[in-house]
Amino acid sequence: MLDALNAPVAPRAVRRADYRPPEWQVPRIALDFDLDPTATRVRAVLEVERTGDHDAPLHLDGDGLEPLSITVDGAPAEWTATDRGISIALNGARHRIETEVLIHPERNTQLMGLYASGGLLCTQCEAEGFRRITFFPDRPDVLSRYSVRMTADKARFPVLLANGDPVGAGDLDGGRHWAAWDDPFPKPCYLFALVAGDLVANRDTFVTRSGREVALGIWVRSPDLAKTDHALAALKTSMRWDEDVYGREYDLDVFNIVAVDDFNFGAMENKGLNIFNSRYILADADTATDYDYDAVAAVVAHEYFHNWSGNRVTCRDWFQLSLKEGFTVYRDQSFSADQGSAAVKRIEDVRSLRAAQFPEDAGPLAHPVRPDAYLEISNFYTATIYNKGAEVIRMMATILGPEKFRAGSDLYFDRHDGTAATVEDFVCAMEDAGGVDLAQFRRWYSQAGTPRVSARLEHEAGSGRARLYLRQTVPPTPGQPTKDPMVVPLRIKLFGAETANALGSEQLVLLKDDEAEVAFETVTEPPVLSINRGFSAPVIVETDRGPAELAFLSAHDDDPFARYEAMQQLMLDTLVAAVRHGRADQAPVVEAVRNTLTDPRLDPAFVAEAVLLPSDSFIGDQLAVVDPEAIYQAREGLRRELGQTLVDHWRAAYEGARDNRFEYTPAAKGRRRLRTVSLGYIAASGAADASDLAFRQFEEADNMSDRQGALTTLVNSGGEEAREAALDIFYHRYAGNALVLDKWFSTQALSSRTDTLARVVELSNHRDFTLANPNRARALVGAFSVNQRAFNAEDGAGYRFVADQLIALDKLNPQTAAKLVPPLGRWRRFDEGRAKLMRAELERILRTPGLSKDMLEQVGKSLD
Ligand code: 0A1
Ligand code: ZN
Repeated sequence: MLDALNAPVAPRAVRRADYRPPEWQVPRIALDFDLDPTATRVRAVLEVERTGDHDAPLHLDGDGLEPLSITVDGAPAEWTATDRGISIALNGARHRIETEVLIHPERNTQLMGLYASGGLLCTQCEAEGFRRITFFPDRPDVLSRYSVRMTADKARFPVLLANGDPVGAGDLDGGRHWAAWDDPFPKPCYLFALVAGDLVANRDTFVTRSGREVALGIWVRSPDLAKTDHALAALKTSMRWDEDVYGREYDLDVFNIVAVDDFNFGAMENKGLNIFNSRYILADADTATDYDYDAVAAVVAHEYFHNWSGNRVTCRDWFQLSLKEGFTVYRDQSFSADQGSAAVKRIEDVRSLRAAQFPEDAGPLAHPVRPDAYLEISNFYTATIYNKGAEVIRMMATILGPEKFRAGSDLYFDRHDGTAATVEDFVCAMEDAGGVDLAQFRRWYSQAGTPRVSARLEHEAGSGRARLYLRQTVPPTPGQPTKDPMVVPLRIKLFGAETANALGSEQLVLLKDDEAEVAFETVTEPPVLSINRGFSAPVIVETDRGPAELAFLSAHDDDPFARYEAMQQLMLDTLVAAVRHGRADQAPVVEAVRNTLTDPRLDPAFVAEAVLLPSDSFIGDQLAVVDPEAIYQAREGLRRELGQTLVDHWRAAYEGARDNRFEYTPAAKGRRRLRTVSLGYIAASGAADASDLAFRQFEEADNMSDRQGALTTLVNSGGEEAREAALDIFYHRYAGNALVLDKWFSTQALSSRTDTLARVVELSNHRDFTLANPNRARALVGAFSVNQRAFNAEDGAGYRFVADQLIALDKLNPQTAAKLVPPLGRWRRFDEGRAKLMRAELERILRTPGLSKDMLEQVGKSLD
């Protein structure tokens, strides 16, 4: 064991501008694992090739490895330790490097590299975990063909899986056995994976459009087998969809997915062997909500789609991360939209963009979709890279139209198959196939910050002309004080205020300059503006449309997203006025909600989304200084008013949406959603029977959506007895089911009650609470820190609690800890008292000895 390899180093920024192609390639690697949870021996044989005319040594990354031997062409190597691994001076153009190292999966609490989870051994290598398994040039532009051999105790680890296709297996002495896998596709090391464990599979086959049969397996521990049908069905649907919509066919003979309980993110697209956080695989009616079912299908699709957008064409360097993530999120969003209500899916996607990405873009951690520098790449798996990245792809699809966009995608895959590509390559393919110039459009990749577009419509009754005045500004963000104008694709339509008819057809306006004007002719009645329909651009639109116009659009716009948006804006304007002035005219919202609720033509799933008030945080985002208590009171006031005035409608909707038996169909999902939303409003009305109604729903539910919906209502507004009884029943019913207990923790952490902080502190000492499991840490600490009212308690106790947890979590799992920093970094948005308390906690974290690079970057930037 060499201390030099583990010496702490001062973190240094990696810059996009410093990219240089690799000096050495590794066309082949053979790995041999002697697997054991306490000490695993890893032998690696690398065929290395010098690229070009240079005499640079071979650099191999390594992190926490105990080297046992290192040879070059069979002779002991002369190597030196560097701050990131080892360096070997080599004379020739080709060499064979053999290394043998020892690693300790059970001690690996970071969950990067090879680690133990619930009796399994599994790997996570993206972004830089492979260097924690063996010495290797750990960068995505080094593509290799992998052969993997594993030996392990047969009783403990009867199943041995790796990337590619299985090529051999057999028994050994001493109760051990071996298996070998070969992956014929060259891949970067971040896509390497292996799993060893006592697993069973839900198996099926898929015949690709060219007639090849693929063996599919979803591997879980045997008690979970019954919960894998939904994921398996989603996998087959995704495989067909990618053939039909993108012309992409699967390329290996097997496709395996393994579910593990301890996982830092959602899932991982390792070639032919996806590894999933079990929350995105396991689903049955009793334990998973509709939201969970949808998320399982979306994540299964996402990881599967990566086989082309990420694996066959990978990223040249980590600055290009959105090349694979933005495109793949766009693909999974389109897939989900095709499986049910496209309008509701768009509403959900925009809601999560606004909840996660807009605040990120407006805060100290704002960064472009293609960042310029990072300290720790794990911190860049963000809503900006993923969700804004997907919006950027969507805008290109809007500008090109579906046929040209598909041609651009085909060209991109053709040109770059088997290589490591850049964002620039993608945009070039779109330009070449679409015959468009995207020079200015590229600013979406380089400039951070959410653009603001203001729109003012003027109508001249006499001439029948109307003019739309548009203006854009892009706010300054860290490191980018000034910005150039973006290309903003705005889908626009006018409606007649008198007849409610469309005045002409929809136009796609490309706003390119700071200001622009759009002229309309033959506008024969006062027009109402529908703008950014379908959320065609990820911008904040400001208009002077008043309550009457917004209510009109919420009833008459023919784009469902725009109807939803008009209702949201009306609610938001009313709530912001109530926060500012202590009161507001609630009648327009009440009438608009009444119209939506009683319109028999509308899909219940849409109605349920449209009648929901904007969240506390989204209301806060509209204000210069967030006053959590005033926001909460304003929102509760409007909820009560809606509940009371429309109580009969809520009751009718509640009864009308009752089903006899659970079914997972878009229509049944919509009814369940409307039912629980209605229950919430009945409770908000203060109706005497609300608690009983909720308790009955809780007890009679034959599915988790109804049960958790009722529990949430009881936890937020039920009487003490009913609330505690429901929590207790829920806990005992699901004892031992980690994913459902996560819901038990998060429902309480998200509660709007005044004693939430005290309850959360108590829960942090509960015997089922552990920071070692990322899902559990997020369920309590993560959920609490987005509970605007409780987290921002005036005395700073919420901040202190979260900071304490993050300091403890950083010691175990820096990646997961660093992901939970952003709520503390929002101090600029609050009054001086809160800002000071938040800063003090950030400073306390920063002073913690041994703080990780992950935390150093997130906390340091949050204080700047
Ligand atoms: N590429 C994965 C996300 C992912 C990233 C890092 C991880 O390391 C802990 C795990 C997963 C995806 O987009 O699904
Ligand atoms: Zn992804």
